[in-house]
Amino acid sequence: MAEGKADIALIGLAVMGQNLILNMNDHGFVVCAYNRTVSKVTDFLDNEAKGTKIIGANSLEDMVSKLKKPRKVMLLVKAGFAVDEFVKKLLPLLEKGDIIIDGGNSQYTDTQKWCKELKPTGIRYIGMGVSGGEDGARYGPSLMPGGDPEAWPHVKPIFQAICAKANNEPCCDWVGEDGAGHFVKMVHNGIEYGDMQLICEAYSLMKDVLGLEQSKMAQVFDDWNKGELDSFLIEITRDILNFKDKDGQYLLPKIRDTAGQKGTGKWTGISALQYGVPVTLIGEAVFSRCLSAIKDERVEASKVLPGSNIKFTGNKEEFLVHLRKALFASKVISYAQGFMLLREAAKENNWNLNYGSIALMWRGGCIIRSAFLGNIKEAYTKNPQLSNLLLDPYFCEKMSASTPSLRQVVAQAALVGVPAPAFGAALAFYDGYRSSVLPANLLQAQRDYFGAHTYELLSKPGTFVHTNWTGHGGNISASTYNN
Ligand code: 2AM
Repeated sequence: MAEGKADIALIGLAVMGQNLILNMNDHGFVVCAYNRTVSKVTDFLDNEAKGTKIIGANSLEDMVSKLKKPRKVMLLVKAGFAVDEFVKKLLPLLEKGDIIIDGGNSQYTDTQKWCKELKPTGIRYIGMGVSGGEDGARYGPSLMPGGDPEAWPHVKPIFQAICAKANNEPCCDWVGEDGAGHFVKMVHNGIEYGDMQLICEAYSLMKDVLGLEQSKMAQVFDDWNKGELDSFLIEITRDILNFKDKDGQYLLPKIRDTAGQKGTGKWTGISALQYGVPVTLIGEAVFSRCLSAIKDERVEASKVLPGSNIKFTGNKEEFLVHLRKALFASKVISYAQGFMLLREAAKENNWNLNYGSIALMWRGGCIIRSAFLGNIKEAYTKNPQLSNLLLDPYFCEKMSASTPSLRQVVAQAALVGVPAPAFGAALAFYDGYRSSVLPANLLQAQRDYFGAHTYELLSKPGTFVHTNWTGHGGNISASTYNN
């Protein structure tokens, strides 16, 4: 009897899990709640879930018996060990056709592992990125599901009902096979690191190059939020700048300048290195957090290492315009790099990623939501084969209008001695990417000089030769090191 049974079970009653359950309940789905510490199930039913259709289970067996078939079990528990333990315990209780969905922040390689292991059992596995924090989970997150495509039609009505909507379109669609959903979520988080770092640098330049009052900075971010930088992160930055503590003083300057991190930015950087894609801005954003964390060492260094004597003498309002354009240009570059990484990973893992649809999934509900992602979606909808976002006609034109400002900002920061690593990385990448000739000819010569690694002739592509540079080395190339 399917009557009275739940549409889906959710394991993990921390805030995210509870809020997703309440969100599903709001959309008419019956959810069965379970948690390792079972007392949390009764607590939840007696409090947050009181008066709803949500049911509880006191064991995994009890939970499984209360589900409609094919059973759908979603995990919202700590990534790694806890996910592994629950999947292992669920397997003997489930049958062919049932679906496990991991909605935690798992590494995409773990999702790949489970997809592969479960394939012969007929139990279907989905790894789904969930973004938007607690509020998103409650009222509309961005959802990025990937894994066994046969599972998708069974869970699609639930996830597309509860997710955020952008212009009435759901910010949730099938991403691709095995770890694709969690990979896309990881890159989302990396891009979030980049966006946040760029905003922090803009704040630092306003404060330390221009010497603006905090109220003025809040005003600038408010203005920026009305144009092409319109986004959740710019909006909350304005609110943070305006926020006063109980004593009437601004809260921001009282916060110790050491950043924490949970690791998803780092994983994006590691993936970028593994796949050989120059995702430099996110890399700088991760390293900037690392540099901020060594506060005591920085305080010591600040006493001995000289900075610059140069002061800003230009027009402040003009510089603010440059800063806005520089921020926009750097964001385009960062997203272009993120999509380059997606493209390379898709190639290596045989994922058929739809880049327009990914931009739409990030358009609403998640931390990087912005008007700008609508333009990215348009670029990939117009040309799904677009090799690089920077080459889309709209973005190409935007870059030519905003890179002169990026140059002004990077140059001023360098002259005055205020660090702007993400802006700098953006400009260096841009100039490298648009260079038909780079000094790698010299690099190849050096490699051939000391290691006989050979070099390719510009006039004869595919022909690798070795030169005896010193006259006393050998003429034999180290063919094993050709690349
Ligand atoms: P708990 O309430 O029993 O601690 C977020 O931490 C969620 O992950 C919580 O629901 C928590 O369950 C669960 N969780 C964390 N570590 C776990 C583990 N090793 N095994 C099972 N569940 C775990």
